[in-house]
Amino acid sequence: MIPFVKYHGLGNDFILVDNRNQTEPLITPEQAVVWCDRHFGIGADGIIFALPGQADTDYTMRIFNSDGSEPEMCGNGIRCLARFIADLEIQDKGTAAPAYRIHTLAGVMVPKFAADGQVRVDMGSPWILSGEIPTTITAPDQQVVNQLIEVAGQSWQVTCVSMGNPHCITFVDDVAAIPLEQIGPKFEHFSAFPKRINTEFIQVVNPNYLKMRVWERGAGITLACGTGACASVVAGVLAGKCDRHATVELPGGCLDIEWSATDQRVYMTGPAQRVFAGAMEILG
Ligand code: ZDP
Repeated sequence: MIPFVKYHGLGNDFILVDNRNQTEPLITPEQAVVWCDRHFGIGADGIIFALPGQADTDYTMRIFNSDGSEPEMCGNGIRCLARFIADLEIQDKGTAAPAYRIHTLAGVMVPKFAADGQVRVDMGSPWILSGEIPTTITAPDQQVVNQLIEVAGQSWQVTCVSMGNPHCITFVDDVAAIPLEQIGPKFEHFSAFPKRINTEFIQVVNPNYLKMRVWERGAGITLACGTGACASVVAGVLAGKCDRHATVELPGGCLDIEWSATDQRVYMTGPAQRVFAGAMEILG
């Protein structure tokens, strides 16, 4: 049996595993698929491992999506990881650090606990060139801002941004009217996205308030996506649709996102909630 704790950030839910004694995840991607299954397993959008730090970091985060694929980064997940690590440190020695340096496949991220109990994360700088995202919509050294693409027999004006993981953002008049279940998979597997894509539809209520719905690579429709909210504000600035500091309303609640004009890094603030703990058979 392997112990786990379940957390969520705005309903984007994760299984957290204490992997501090080993440098490789305790379960395989195939087992992750079963653990994440909502009928045959625990149920989650992904599984996150707290591994030992590397280089100058305190811990390493690795994540498997519910389909077993491994993304580079996870915004709601890193807030949950920070809370999980703090809970473990309190169990071990009675106190926890106020902030952590976390190694991820997308670079070093720094979550900090805010006074109101929310977690504020320095998400680093976005990547905005086609070759870095990656997409083949424009030349590798060009941005992808308000570009027309044909997906699912329709034409969409998209802006693409990477927060370590790839995102394609479309600004629409009414997010509720988007048939996400049909269109999401078509974007995810569109030929211009060699590493597949997370897809966000954004309604600009005003330059400081966006409504978002998301189809995630490897996880489908989720109630929230932290990297997606960050990428959407960056895309909104590039496309001239919003300010650098905005609230992003997702089906699961709101995130505060700022693309700093001073250091060009993206700061995400939101909740992370512990739900329950258990122990899981090794299945799958
Ligand atoms: O890039 C991907 O494959 C995403 N599915 C990773 C998960 C992103 C997440 N929802 C977030 O909040 O950034 C955890």
